[in-house]
Amino acid sequence: MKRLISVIVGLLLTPMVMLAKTDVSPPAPFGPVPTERQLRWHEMEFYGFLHFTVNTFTDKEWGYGDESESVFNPTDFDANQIVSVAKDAGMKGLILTAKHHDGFCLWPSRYTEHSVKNSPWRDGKGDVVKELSEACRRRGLKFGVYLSPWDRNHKDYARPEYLEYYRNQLRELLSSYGDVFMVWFDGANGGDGFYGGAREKRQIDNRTYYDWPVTHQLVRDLMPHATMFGDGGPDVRWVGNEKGIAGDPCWATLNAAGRYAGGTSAGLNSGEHPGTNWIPAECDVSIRPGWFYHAKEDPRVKTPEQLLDIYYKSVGRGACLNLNLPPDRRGQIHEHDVRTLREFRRLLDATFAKDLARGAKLNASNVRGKSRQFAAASVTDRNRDTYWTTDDTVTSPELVLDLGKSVTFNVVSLREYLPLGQRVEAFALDRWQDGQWIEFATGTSIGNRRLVRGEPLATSKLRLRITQASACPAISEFGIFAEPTH
Ligand code: FUL
Ligand code: CA
Repeated sequence: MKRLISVIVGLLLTPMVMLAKTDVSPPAPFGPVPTERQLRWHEMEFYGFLHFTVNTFTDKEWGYGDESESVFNPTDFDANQIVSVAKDAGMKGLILTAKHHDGFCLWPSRYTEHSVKNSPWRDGKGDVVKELSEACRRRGLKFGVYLSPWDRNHKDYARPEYLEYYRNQLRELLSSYGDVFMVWFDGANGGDGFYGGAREKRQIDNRTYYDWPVTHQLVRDLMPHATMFGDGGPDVRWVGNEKGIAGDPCWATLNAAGRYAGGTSAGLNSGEHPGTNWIPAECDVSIRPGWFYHAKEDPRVKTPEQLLDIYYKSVGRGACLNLNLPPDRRGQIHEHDVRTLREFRRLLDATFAKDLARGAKLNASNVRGKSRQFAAASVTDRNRDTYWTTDDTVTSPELVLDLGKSVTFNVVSLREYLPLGQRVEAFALDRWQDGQWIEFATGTSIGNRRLVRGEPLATSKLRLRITQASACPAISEFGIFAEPTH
């Protein structure tokens, strides 16, 4: 009986002992950390831009603001086609230019006559914002809006009255079309315009004129989950170029003081570490030379290889990629763009469908409190919420991935556990060859994702060395992949 009791007590104690082992507190966050809405945004990684307005029909990039509403007349607008193309390309959302610099509104705004309601399209009954937001919802894509602060049509632009107009429009967009994941604030301003017939140059002070804090608060009130894009944030920053290429390093953090849309672009490409705020980069780039559709650019659609290069230099450097697909005069994505996107997606799928690190044996030089919760195996479980981390004093640990057999790969994917901030400053990767470790890559920032892309290598063991970190690292993913050779 005594024996039985001690066995029972022992059995009861075993889980408690194991529990004690996993009951190790996580590391304290380092520096600025992302908000919940930024975390959701990071997970998207790849979404699209849709530049569509009177420019599509006048063959311009920047409409002057004097375009007649009658020019907007897509012959076969098809929101489902547009959204399907984006979905098939792997995009997680679409951001529409509800109003570009020319001031023409793609929805029947109550506050202006300069909109689809006075166009011949659908006899003035059409609403591009409605059709696209609904098509996005049907296909499981998030929907976002671009509302140009610069308005070359409006008579009051550059005066305080215009701000009321701008905010009224924002209010319309954020209360009539369901959930919006991002509001995109453009910093561009070229000065001259139609301005209700004045046809003059109007200068504004980008720093003060728009009174951004009030507009930002409006968005927070109406759409608390939405992120706001602007040159310097507040939630997502511009990457400083329109080529889709993030800096290396590309920190998710920035010194926010003194930044505003249209302000300095210093520091935007690489971010600032440790920085005062979490303001990660978005890489915006068009699939064609221009942002709007021009038939003469049909032969100049980026190739799948060019798009892949952009992907590795944006998503692969911890940013999100916002790839512009301009609808044509029918109101659809042109066949050339569709073709290149299909091949781009095929190549990405063929690469990332199979994580060659799955099932590998993992061994770390240090595991926080020897806890199972923070064990090395967390990096191959395909769960970004679990991570390997070390004791506070250990900032240059290593992790060995034993594949058990020779494996050929050319891409390594790393992720940090973002809720604890950006901690890794430098890392190196080694492969095992002829009885020794040989370094094959080094890198700096990791953040949401770091894709290391190189020539194919064959090895049975890989080693990740964190060579510099501002606090004990927290790595949530270590994957290895092979790009298809054809
Ligand atoms: C720029 C604008 O001037 C372009 O027309 C385009 O909308 C691009 C995304 O942002 O600042
Ligand atoms: Ca994990």
